[in-house]
Amino acid sequence: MFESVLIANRGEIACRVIRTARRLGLRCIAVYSEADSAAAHVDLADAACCIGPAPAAESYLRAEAILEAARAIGAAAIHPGYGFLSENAAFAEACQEAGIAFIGPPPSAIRAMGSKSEAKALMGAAGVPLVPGYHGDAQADDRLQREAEALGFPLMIKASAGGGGKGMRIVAQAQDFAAGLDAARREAKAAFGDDRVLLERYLAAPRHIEIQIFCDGHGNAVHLFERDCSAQRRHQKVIEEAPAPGLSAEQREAMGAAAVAAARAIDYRGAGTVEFLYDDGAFYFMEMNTRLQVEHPVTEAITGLDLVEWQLRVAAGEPLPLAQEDLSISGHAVEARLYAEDPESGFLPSTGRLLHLSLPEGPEAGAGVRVDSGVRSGDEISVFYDPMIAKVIAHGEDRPAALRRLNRALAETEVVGVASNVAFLRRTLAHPAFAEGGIDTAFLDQHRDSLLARGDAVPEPVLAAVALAEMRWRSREARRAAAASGDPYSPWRLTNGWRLNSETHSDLTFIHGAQEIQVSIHFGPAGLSLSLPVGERPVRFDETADGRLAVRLGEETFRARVVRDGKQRWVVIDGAVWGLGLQDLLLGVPDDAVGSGRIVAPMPGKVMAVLVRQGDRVGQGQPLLRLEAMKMEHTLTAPHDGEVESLACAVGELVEEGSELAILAET
Ligand code: MV4
Repeated sequence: MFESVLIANRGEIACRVIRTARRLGLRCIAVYSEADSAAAHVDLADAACCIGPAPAAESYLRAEAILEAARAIGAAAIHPGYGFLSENAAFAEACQEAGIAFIGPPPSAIRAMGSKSEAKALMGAAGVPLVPGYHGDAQADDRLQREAEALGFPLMIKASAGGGGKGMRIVAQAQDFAAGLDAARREAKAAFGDDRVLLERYLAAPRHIEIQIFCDGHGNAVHLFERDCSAQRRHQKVIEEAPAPGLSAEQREAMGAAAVAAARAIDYRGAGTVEFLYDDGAFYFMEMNTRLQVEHPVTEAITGLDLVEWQLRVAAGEPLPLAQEDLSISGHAVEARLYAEDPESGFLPSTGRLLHLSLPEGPEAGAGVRVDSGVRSGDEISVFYDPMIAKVIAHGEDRPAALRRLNRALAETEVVGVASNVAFLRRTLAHPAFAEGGIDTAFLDQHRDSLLARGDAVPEPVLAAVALAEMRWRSREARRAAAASGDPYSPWRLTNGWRLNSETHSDLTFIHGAQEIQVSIHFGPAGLSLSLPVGERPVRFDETADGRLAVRLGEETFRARVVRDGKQRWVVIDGAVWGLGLQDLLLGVPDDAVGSGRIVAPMPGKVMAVLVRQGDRVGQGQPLLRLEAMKMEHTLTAPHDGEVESLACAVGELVEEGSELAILAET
């Protein structure tokens, strides 16, 4: 085994690799960008080396800087994680040339799968099932048109060089083919600098099922069963599970054998994943990922193996620890990707500081729950990297048990400071079609509205929690003031709970969106009660050891976390977060009071288009500006009817999060 390993990555995968390498006795070397000097993966490592500024192109993607760090510190091997340089054949080659083991496949295997059409040709020759279609070299318009007509419609045009959904076009009928071809070529040229395409029969609602494979340098190759990753949106996986619901033992064996044949055909070594489109019992090769994948923990859960350990052993020249007949599936595992993103505004990544983060770790999260994360409370979610906060993985004896555990774990998850998809994940898990199992890749888009559905009304428990928390803070502050005053007759000494002097009730006003919500707390001889918009409720509460409120409101009991940030209050109940502004005569009106008409950048980005002019009258919902941030375009719309009073940005300008872009006057 190696003596040391450098991890050419960051975040949860860097932390995850370090844990296994450490357990095997390796010295772990981290690299980090200037933005990550205090990151978890740096703390966890034995040594760390700064490799450049925050943008990945100037740090985590700089092969030369990483190799230099490895040479300087004397690393025997480099683990690339996923993303960044993990599927970069030139980097794998450069490692080998430097005498450092690249923990991944040979460069030739990476290259073989880099081109879609070449991969298809290789796979076809190896007997791996392909979607019927044309992936030849001839690219003349009339030739492609003839191939298309022979294949039939609807069909799909894909970039030969592509992957991950770029340069794909669906063509419904023969007369639309020429236009679709033009568009696909343009996209392919822009994305890959190569406008060659291939044609495939279009599968309307396939499932995404992939097989984990592993090969060593001694001629052994096995598969570690499948993962179902059909719960995706925009080619971003959201929930993954293993095994795939409803897959028969025969289908599993056939897909596993095809995946092993695919790996053997390219002299594979290490961990890889063969992705299939699965449609109505048939499966077709889609692409092969020549790296460890984000969702590998579900495979680890059902096989009881550590895939990073296998990677290290194989890279060190050892044979695979187990043969195919030694491998079996135990129970069911489901992984949810927790992202810093706002499902309610188009799943836009959400940047900022994590004011509070509680992940369902440790014994109270329950048995069978694993969390892989690379961030901590107080860390910044920046525009520079993937906005994934954590992966929450649950394992149970069967699928319902795993789903129950995952759902409970997510209900214990608290993310404050950035928006997150916790509530969206829980609604997805609870959806009858998802609970049933076997959803297809169209599921999340089809059910987007019901999965987003969240009423405008602030639930009573949220109002109760925020009011009770306020009462506690004020009473603590009052006690502190009393202690500090040193005056035994100070009126602050008379505080009893939050009650000052002889007041019998206290009124609070909270702001949520366009609503002003009044909550009164009454101190009666029988205890506390709350006046909420819907009526009066008796209430009791206690504080838990981890600083949450355990509340009994009427007949309902719940636990809530309330986080304070200036005039803003954040309430987390069962993973869902509610933001409320506190309106207080002493504290003033919240900054973000509604109706101010300020259009602010929701995140740092570049102004791509200004769609209105000063003085324009606009209607609610009308697009005003387009921002590009984190490679995604975001349209800012008018929050209400009005007139554009001023514009404070121009096309091409880089804007900070929260900077004012325009003011919309009410008319
Ligand atoms: C397809 C397809 C339907 N028919 N090919 C999307 C990513 C790219 N690697 C292949 N993809 C697809 N190829 C044919 N012939 C549908 C998809 C597809 C998809 C596949 C897997 C997971 C999610 C997806 C979402 C949309 C489309």
